[in-house]
Amino acid sequence: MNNRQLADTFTLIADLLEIKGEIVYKTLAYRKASESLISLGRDANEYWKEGKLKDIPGVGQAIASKIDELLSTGKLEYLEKLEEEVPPGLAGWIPIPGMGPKKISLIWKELGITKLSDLEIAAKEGKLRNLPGMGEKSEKQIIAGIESLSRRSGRIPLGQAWPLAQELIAILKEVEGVTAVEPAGSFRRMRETVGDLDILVAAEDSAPVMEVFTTLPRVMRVHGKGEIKSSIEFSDGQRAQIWVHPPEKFGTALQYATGSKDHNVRLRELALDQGLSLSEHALTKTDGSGEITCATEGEVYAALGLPWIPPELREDRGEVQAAKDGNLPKLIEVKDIRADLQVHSTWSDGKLSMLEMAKAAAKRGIKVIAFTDHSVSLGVAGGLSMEEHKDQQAEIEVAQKELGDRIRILHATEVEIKADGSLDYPDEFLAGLDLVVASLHSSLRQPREKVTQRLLNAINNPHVDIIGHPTGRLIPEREGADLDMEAVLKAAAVSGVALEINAHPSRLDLEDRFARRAKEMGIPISINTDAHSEDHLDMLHFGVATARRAWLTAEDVINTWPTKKLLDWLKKRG
Ligand code: DGT
Ligand code: CA
Ligand code: ZN
Repeated sequence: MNNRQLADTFTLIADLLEIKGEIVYKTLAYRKASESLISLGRDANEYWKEGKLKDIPGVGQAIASKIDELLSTGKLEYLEKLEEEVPPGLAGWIPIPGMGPKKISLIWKELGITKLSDLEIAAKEGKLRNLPGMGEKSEKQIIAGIESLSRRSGRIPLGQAWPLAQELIAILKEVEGVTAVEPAGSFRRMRETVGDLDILVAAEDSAPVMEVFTTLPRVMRVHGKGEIKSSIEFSDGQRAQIWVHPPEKFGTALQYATGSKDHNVRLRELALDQGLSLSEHALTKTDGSGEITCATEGEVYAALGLPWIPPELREDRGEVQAAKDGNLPKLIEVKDIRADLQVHSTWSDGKLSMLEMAKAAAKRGIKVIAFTDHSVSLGVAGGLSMEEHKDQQAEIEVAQKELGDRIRILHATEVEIKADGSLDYPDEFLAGLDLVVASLHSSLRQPREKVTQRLLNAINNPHVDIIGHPTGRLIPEREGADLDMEAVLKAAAVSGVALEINAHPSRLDLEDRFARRAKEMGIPISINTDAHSEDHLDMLHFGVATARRAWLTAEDVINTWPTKKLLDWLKKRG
C-alpha cells in the first residue's frame, strides 16, 4: 500500500464514522493522518521498515498500529467491522453538492436507502422532502448533484493533470534510448479537463519504455501493454497512455495522438484529395508509389500544403479551412501578457503584502498590477470597507515609490455583485478607483433570469471595467450560474466592458467557446491570474491556453496593451 491508499483508507474511516453518527471530534485524528500522509515527502513503508511510523506528523499510537496492520496484512479489522455497520457505498455520496455525512446518515437511517440509484429515484419522487431539515429545494439540489457527478466522472481537471504530466515526461526522458517525449491528446490541446493523459515517446526500441511505464510506483492497473501503445491507471483513478514510435516517424505519430479525432478526420480527407493516406506511421501515396515519413509535425502539415496548426486549435472548429486559406490567427502567447488585473493581497484573503506580490509579479515580467481585494460584504474573504481603502491607497503610494518604474500598481477592487443585483460600493466611490472588477460569488443558484439580470446590472455600470470569472464555476465541483450567455455577451458588446478569462485552472471562466464568441462580437477580453499567493502567478499559462483555444490574438486581450493604451482605456470608461 502506498501513501495515497493509506490516506484514502483513513478518510474512508472518518467518513463512515460520521455517517454512523459519531461526533466530528472523534474523526479528526483520522482526517489529520490522511492529510499528513498525502503531503508526506517519503514513502510510509520506509518509516514502517525503520519502526518509526510515529515520526510521521499526525500519527500517534492508535493510527500507527493501524498502518502497521495495513502494511503487514493489507487489511484492517477495524474498518471491516465498521463496514458491517455502515454500508461503505454511502461514503461515495459525500462529493455530491449539498450532501454531507449528516444528511446521508438521515437518508440511510430513516429511509433505508443505500444505493445511489435509489437515492436519485427517491429525490425525484419527492420522498426526501419530509425529512428534518430537508425540502423540495434539497431534492432538486441532490438530483442536479448526482447528474453533475456522473457527467464529470472520469475526467481530470487540467490543473491536476499538469503535474502528473510533468512527472511522467521527466521519468520517460530518462529511459535508455528515448530521444524525445511530448504530451499529446486533449492535454496538449489544453482542454479544461482531460480524460486520459496521452504521451508520445520517440525511441527505436519500445520495450524498455513500456516496462518503466507499466511498473511506475502508483500504478494500480495495467489496461494494456503492447509494442506501440500501453495504458495504465493510477491508484487515484487517473489514467495515462503512451505511444512509442521511432524518431523518424515521430511527426505523424505526434500529429495522430494529439487529435482531436475530428481534426484528424478532416485532415485525412484533405490528404485523400491529394492522393495521400495519412496514418500515425506515415503519409502513404494511394497510387502505391511510396510513402513520406515525417520526423516533425511541421513536415506532416507541410506535406499537405498547410502551415503548422497550433494544438489548441485542433478541435475541428474551422482551423483546417483557415489554414488552407492562410487565415490562421496569430495566437496570443504568455510573453505578450504585461498586465495582471486581478490580484489579491493581505488586505483581503491574499497571502502576501502588496509590495511582495508586486515584486513577485515584476520578476515574472509583469509591468502593471491591479490589487483587487474583495469588497466589504464578502466578509469570509476579509472584504474592505471604504475607510480601509484609504489606508490601502497610502500603502500603494509607499510601495510604488519603492518599486519605481519596475511595475505600475493600480488601486482596484473586486466588487461583489450582491444577491439583489446591486454593487457593494456606491458609484461615487467606484469612480475614484483606478480599476473595478465586478464578480459574482454568492447566490449562484438563483433562477436564470434573476442571476443574469444581476450580471447585466454590473455590465451596464459605467464604473465597472472587467467582469471577473463571469459564471462563477469551479472545476470540477461547482457548475457556474445558469446565465443567459447570449444576453450577457450582447450587453457587454454595447457597454464595452471587458470579460475575464480567469487563469486559475479550477476556473478557466469564461470558457473557450464563449471567449471566441466574445471576440467575434468585439468584446475585449482580460486574462488574469486572480493570484492569492505567489505560485498562482505561474498559472497564467492556463488562461492564455484558454484564450488560444478561443482563437484570440494579443490585440484582443487588454492585458497585452502598452501601459498608456490600457490606462487611457480605463480613464475613458470612468
Ligand atoms: P480525452 O482523453 O477524452 O480527454 O480526449 P483525447 O482527445 O485525448 O482522446 P483519446 O485519449 O481518446 O485519444 C487520443 C488521441 O488519439 C486523440 O486525440 C486522437 C487520436 N485518434 C485519432 N484517430 C482516432 C480514432 O479514430 N479514434 C480514437 N479513439 N482516437 C483517435
Ligand atoms: Ca486522452
Ligand atoms: Zn473572485
